[in-house]
Amino acid sequence: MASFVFNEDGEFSVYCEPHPVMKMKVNVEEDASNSGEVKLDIAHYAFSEESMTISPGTVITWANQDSAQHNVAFE
Ligand SMILES: [Cu+2]
Repeated sequence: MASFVFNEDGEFSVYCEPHPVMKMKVNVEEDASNSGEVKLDIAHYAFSEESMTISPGTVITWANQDSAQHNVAFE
């Protein structure tokens, strides 16, 4: 499991260091409908969402469902 609090507005590119083909984009903008805590999965060598728009202050938690090790890194 990995969590990150997105406090700053902007577009963030997230990837998995051991498997750089695994990517997702996180857009942080005021008044986005997703806020609070967002839970995503990492399964079958992919993030469960390719992109996600969230409000500032949202916490995204990624839960790894694979037996392989993944991580969450920022470009
Ligand atoms: Cu990975």
